[in-house]
Amino acid sequence: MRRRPTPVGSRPGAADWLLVEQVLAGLRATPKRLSPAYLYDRRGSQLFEAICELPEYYLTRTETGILAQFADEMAACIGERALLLEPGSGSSRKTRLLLDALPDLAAYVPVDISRSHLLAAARAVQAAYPRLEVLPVCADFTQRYTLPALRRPSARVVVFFPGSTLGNFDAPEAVRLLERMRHNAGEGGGLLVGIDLAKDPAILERAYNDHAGVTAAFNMNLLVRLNRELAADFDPGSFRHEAVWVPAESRIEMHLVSLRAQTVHLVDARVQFAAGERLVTEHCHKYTAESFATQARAAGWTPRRAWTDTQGYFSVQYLETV
Ligand code: AVI
Repeated sequence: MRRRPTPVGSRPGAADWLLVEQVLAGLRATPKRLSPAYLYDRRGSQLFEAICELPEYYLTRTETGILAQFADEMAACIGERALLLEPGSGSSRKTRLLLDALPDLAAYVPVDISRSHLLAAARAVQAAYPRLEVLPVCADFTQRYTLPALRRPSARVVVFFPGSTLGNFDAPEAVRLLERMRHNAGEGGGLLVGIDLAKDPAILERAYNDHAGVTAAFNMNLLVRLNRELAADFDPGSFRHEAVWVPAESRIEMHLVSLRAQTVHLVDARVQFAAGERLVTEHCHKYTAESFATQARAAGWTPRRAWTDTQGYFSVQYLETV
């Protein structure tokens, strides 16, 4: 009998949290900085979906092309009766390219903090792959979570982490996250991860400063969210979006730049912005094969295979724990 996907570890409204202390600490830091996780409320997630369709935002299109072209080779690396674990699974759209090539998968375990998003995606995957065991886990994938029990045992665990999400973590946190994935994968486990590659800065800056202003709206929505959820009084009209390439760090940084000197109130605190002062809202690291391999090795992973597009814009990497 087909089971209805029910999330493990679910916490209603888990996606709606905002930690006042963390936000205030970030706004009092120099430079001011907030976690990119805060960009993804309901509206932010919709705007991110729209970003993925933009002509300038080559990442999604390129990675999808790589997955479509090389799914069979990736499936051969994953092997038979694997458990496919996807942290931050979102809509699970790209996963289907792998699922199509993995008819013998033991189970698919999507992990996402947004319960409604997770459940809708898990139901859709279950409907499309009725014989597959789909076991959604509602959790923050940067924190510890346990894997659910399977109906039939798996031969190994392979983590699927597409989308260049790893690039949104600074090096120490990225290594910690890769270590967590290694822990979840266990001995003999694998990792299939999508990373964006360093390239002409003009192409990178265009991808994050799109013509239609969708990325600007995505960035600005953070202020709207702080107003709504933390009773702040940001005036979004007094800030502008900017995304800049920082070569020394090999990353794009998204900023909100204060257009004037201003005071913002948040809960019972006051935060001053000087004219031109920046609030850093996201880091998007761009790798070389070598810089990624160094990070992965530091977390106990050994790179085994890599696939890229003809322009060398993006790479999907396969790694093992031994
Ligand atoms: C989710 N993440 C991989 C995106 C990126 O490209 O770093 C987030 C994003 N920010 C602005 N545009 C897209």
